[in-house]
Amino acid sequence: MTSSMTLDQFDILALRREFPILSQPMNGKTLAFLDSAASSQKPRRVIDCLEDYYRRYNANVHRGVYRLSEEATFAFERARGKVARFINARSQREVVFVRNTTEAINLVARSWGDVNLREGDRILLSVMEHHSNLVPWQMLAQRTGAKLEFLSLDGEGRLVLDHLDAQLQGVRLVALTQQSNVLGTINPVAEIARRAHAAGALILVDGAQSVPHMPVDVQALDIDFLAFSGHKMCAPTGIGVLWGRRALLEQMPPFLGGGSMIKVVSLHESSYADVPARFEAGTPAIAEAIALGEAVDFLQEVGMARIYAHERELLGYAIDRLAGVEGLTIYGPQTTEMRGGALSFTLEDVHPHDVAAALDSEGIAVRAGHHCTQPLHAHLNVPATTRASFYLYNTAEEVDRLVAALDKARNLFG
Ligand code: C6P
Repeated sequence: MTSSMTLDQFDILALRREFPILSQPMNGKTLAFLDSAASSQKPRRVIDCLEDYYRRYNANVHRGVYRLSEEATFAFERARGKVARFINARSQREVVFVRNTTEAINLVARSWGDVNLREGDRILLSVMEHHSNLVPWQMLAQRTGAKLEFLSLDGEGRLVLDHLDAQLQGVRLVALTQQSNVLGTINPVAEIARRAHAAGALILVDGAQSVPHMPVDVQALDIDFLAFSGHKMCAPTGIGVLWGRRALLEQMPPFLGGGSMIKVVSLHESSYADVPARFEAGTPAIAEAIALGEAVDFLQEVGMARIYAHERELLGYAIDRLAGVEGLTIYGPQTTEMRGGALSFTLEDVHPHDVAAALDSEGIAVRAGHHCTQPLHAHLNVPATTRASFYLYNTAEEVDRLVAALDKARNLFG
């Protein structure tokens, strides 16, 4: 494959023009944005959607009986419906708007966890989890006396599932990422969900790195909770989603108290609204939720299967080309099989921050550090890595630039 690779039915140049930021010069070069795992860029129509709300129908939702407020409420709830269809939820009542993946997971840990877990209960996580899918469970374990257990990884950064059924004994909840933000590993969530349910456990899936990049169907996966962030899928910051099975959400107490989440309030007690309002105390991120709906429309028009295929093609090309960079070590699976487009690497003993700074001087944006996965980096026995991550707007030419800039950095620091 060469840098002029053809992307089946995927007019990448036209698609890139939808993202105004990508035509911006960066350090005298064209910006090559290879940090979408941290946060994606936004297409024009999402930016326009935010502006349209503030210019034409800005008003609080679920409160006013005047026309503007009704229009805002309609758009806000329509966005919830779009998100529900995007992940194939049974009902839009299963979609709770939160700020981000982190808040969604904390909501479950606080609300479901505090009520359901007792001393000695077990929660099964994995070594590859982002701090967002680790720290809330540590806090829950401290509050309840529950115990955390961890699935380990093989040499390629895949989950070791040989003893899963034994490990599931006494487990109340499995909390697992669908795609690692460092290794790129895609975990077999449907299979783990099946085995977790057989053992009487629930499963929460951290979809921060999967929902933006591949078709995710909560019914086909047969999971119980899914958490994801708008800002990683072409939508604004400040809006995220907790999806939960309705029967579970209905049994859960509120996480935050205040306006919007109540039925009747007296001075000493309150009754709570039905789901999802019960979990949406206070004025929500209205414009951002509506713009998330717009981002979902955009992603569906491009096609999630095509986005996945495009990233996979790019990933295969990048793995091949990076193999030619002397002294470079890629962490995670070395093939595109069950692997997404987050590529973390080290370059001999050059510090990852120096690598990232050298790439930045070539107009290439990547992330360096522990990527909020300190236990995973301890497991890999490296303090930090440099990470390039791909999305629907990235090209093979950008991979070529990455490879050339890494060669240059190696010569510079070597
Ligand atoms: N990872 C990265 O650069 P928030 O910050 O709540 O939107 O997402 C948290 C989160 C949870 N799980 C996974 C697998 C993630 O990758 C992230 C965010 C970014 O890798 C920012 S640290």
